[in-house]
Amino acid sequence: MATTPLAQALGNLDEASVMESVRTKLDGGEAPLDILGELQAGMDIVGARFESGEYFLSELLYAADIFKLAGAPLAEGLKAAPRNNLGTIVLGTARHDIHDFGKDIVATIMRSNGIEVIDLGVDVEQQAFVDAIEQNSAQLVGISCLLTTAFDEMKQTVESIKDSGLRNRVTILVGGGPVDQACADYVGADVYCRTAQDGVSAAKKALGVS
Ligand code: B12
Repeated sequence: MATTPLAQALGNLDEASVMESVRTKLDGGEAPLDILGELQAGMDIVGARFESGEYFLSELLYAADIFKLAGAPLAEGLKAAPRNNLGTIVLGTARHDIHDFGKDIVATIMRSNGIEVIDLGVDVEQQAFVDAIEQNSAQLVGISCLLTTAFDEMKQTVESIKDSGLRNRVTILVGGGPVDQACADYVGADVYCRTAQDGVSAAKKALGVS
């Protein structure tokens, strides 16, 4: 997504401007999902500045606080009236990874599209995915991963699902900042999702609904 003034304000850790901009956009009728996209782009700026050494962990933590505050008023708008249960997804953040903003957004948007979400949280053990698929007869698995160092953990999760004989029963979706198609291929997932909305489209396709 192109850099917008809102994304830039978050990138600059300008909390007051971020909050004012979100309020103005919501009052003006902008879609919460679009506003969320701008906030995600702002977090990408923060991430790039952290990577280049311009920002430190304290700035990363402050950005996370601003994102949480700014995202709160969007939550209601992201929750559409729940529909019939179309299917079930087991969702979690890869082992050794504690980033959960993206995963939580995926959970909210899946639920509002009629997909039941079994949220395993963060830093999820491989076996926990396997057990949850079995216990809930899930057709979908979603793994969120923000750390390149956790790519092998995702790969291991897919391997564990294979070893348990459940691989053919589930469609595996992966997403998160550094994840791309090459990563999805590497870990053996079925679909790479750049956004939560891509995840909903992929989930519906896998479940055979439109
Ligand atoms: C906020 C943040 C944090 C917060 C996390 C708060 C939280 N509760 O989540 C804190 C400060 C705790 C943190 C800690 C660390 N972080 Co950090 N963090 C970020 C940052 C700036 C933003 C992430 C974010 O929330 N984005 C907004 C959300 C909405 O976007 P998203 O997660 O991508 O999700 C969207 C899509 O990707 C998609 N999606 C995501 N997952 C899934 C899954 C499925 C199934 C689907 C369908 C879709 C989907 O849907 C979402 C909505 O569209 C990123 C930079 C970045 N560009 O991502 C660095 C970043 C991920 N962090 C990084 C690092 C290094 C760390 C630390 C190791 C720092 C340290 N020295 O301690 C620790 C790691 C701790 C751990 N073990 O996990 C690096 C990772 C680098 C790498 N190559 O691996 C990044 C990329 C920054 C950078 N460029 O250097 N971090």
